[in-house]
Amino acid sequence: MLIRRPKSWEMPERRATPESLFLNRRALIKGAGAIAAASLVAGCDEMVTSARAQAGDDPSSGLYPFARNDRYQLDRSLTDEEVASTYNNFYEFGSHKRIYEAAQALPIRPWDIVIDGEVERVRTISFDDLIAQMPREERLYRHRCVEAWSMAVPWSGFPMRALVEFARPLGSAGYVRMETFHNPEIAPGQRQSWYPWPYVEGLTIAEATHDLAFLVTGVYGKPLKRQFGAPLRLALPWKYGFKSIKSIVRFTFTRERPVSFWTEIQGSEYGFWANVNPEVPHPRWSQATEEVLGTDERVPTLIYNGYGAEVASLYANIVGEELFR
Ligand SMILES: Nc1nc2c(c(=O)[nH]1)N[C@H]1C(S)=C(S)[C@@H](COP(=O)(O)O)O[C@H]1N2
Ligand SMILES: [Mo]
Repeated sequence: MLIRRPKSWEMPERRATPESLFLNRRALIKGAGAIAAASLVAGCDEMVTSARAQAGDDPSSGLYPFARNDRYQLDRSLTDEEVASTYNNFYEFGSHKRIYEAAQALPIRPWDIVIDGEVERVRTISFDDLIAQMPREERLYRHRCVEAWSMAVPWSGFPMRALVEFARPLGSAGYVRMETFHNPEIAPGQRQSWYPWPYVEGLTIAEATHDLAFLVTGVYGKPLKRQFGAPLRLALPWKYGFKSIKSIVRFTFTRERPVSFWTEIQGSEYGFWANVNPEVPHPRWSQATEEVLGTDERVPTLIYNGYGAEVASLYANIVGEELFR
């Protein structure tokens, strides 16, 4: 695969951070606590230093690279690693794209993952025990952010279906709810208490067990860097990027549909389904085209981000709901 070099690693900053602009009433009331929380900065420099020192010796690094699964092909070049690693959405570390330095404060070991809710047996497993027993592979996936930029990256990980099988949900489980860590002492964004932390996302069981739903542990042939959502994040290439939750600490199997972080903030703009569709604009901008990170190009956006042949049948029987927002 040829990797096209970007003309410049400097990406235009998004002028607005649209997802952050609209706060509901409950969120504003919660904001009263923000000023008190903003004073929790002590100790941060030390943590950044020790996290950097650990970065080279990730205990899972010996597992990489994972064998590539050739079933997943791209229609475009891979995004340059440096570009993708320095242009991230991770609101826990700030509501802008240059969070990669702040994100180095995230401690990623020990990292325990709780599996609970409608399951045969509630349990906690360490990330390293989990990855050791999952079927590992590399896949080339497109990624389309709701803000109308896109990238194409080689994710390493395992099918989410393997996690669901491992979890052994009961027949009563209709959905899986996922949660990111909550640690305002190291994540400055989480001191902004008007956001409904922790970050939450959800899928139906049918979506979570679909071939394309991929739990990611690495990228570019190495363990995930913290800014990508180490040590465990999701990749759902047919949905807007905000569904692909980072730094997951909990999978809860539920009867009821979970309420996502962005849905709670602004449900009319960020819904549960959030499937990519160029013909359904965001209320404040078009979704017809996307800026390809690392290039000067804008290209047409594809229905289900180009994965319609695989996923459209998941939604064939859903009526009266907005599938594309
Ligand atoms: N916990 C958490 N997960 C998150 C986000 C976030 O702010 N916090 N941002 C989402 C959005 S909007 C996008 S586009 C992708 C960005 O992934 P990347 O930084 O690896 O490109 O992560 C998603 N997952
Ligand atoms: Mo996004």
